[in-house]
Amino acid sequence: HEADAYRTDLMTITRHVLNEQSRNPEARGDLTILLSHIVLGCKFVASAVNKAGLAKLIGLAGETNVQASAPAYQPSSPRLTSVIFLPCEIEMVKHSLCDQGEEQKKLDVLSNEVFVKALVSSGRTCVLVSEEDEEATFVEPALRGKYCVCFDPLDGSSNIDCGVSIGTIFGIYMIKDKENVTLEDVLQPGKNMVAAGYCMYGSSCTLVLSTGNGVNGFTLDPSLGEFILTHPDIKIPKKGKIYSVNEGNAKNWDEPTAKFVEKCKFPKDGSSPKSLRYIGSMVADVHRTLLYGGVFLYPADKKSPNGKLRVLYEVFPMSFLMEQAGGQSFTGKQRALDLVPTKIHERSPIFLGSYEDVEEIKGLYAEQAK
Ligand code: P6P
Repeated sequence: HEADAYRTDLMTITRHVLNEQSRNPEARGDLTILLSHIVLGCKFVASAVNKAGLAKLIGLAGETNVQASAPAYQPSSPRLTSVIFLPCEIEMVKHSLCDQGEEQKKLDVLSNEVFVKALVSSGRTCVLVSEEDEEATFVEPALRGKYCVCFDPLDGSSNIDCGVSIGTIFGIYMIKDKENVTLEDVLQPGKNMVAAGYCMYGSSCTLVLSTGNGVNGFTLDPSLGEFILTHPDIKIPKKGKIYSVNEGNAKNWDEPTAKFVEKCKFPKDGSSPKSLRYIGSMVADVHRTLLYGGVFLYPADKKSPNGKLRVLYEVFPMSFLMEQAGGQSFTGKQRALDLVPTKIHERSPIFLGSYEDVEEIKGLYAEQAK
């Protein structure tokens, strides 16, 4: 009967957030409304990402996209295209990916527009920081709310053409005085975040979210158009058997990173070596780390002294989730969430994942600091 109850007692993300927020006496429902708009953005992007391959197939892809990747299958004749897809299906795909017949927008530009519109129209935000926009977006006074959202609308988008999972990453802060919001209000340490999450667009669409009371995972049921709770109260294993890093940068690593990776491959205590898993899409690598354990590293190196990943909308949200799931996140110098950014697109090295694995890395950096 348990299974039946589950099937008829669907715990959607909206219901789950409402349940959580109703236990918080100060909650006025603003965060709930904001999150429901983020969820809407994720549903749209999931649909567009899934159609992208189709769009390329029926030749909708803009010149640049097609050239950039291996030439997609081009039907030999328009007649053949119409045989594969009904005219209405071609129109549907065209409509969802192209504005008024324009060339297909690059998916990351489209995703950014969707999230900016969804966040502004929620009436719960006063400033937005997006990986896609050089400057922060200050919301017009009439629509201002008390939250700041920092997000990467489509992280890892260079992987779209080969079908590797990509994702949206977001972090949410409260702003003290929304009427007089300035850039200073955005440059807060990650520990001040009130919520963070990511949505991974892969074989299934999974949204992982924390509002400060643990981490929960939801899977999109396309037939319902709802995210259903599938991974309640995620806890990362204390120690893992996987390390995840771009070994191609090994030549430029500093000593502690080099030593840690060496220990993963040639353990001195007779234990078996760790496995290397590196997808090159942060959301996919972090999601695997969260569920299976292990450690994900994007270290500093001689070429990039601050590493590659961005503090406000990659490092902070993923670090927040890791700590909420019982793991930890370190920059090589300090706890990642204690970092105070000085610029909105600032980068930082990052070592995140299983508590004990990151503890080992902290030990190696402490030795170097002596
Ligand atoms: P590299 C993708 O471009 C990204 O921003 C992250 O999603 C990913 O973790 C990282 O860069 C991969 O970087 O240098 O290993 O290709």
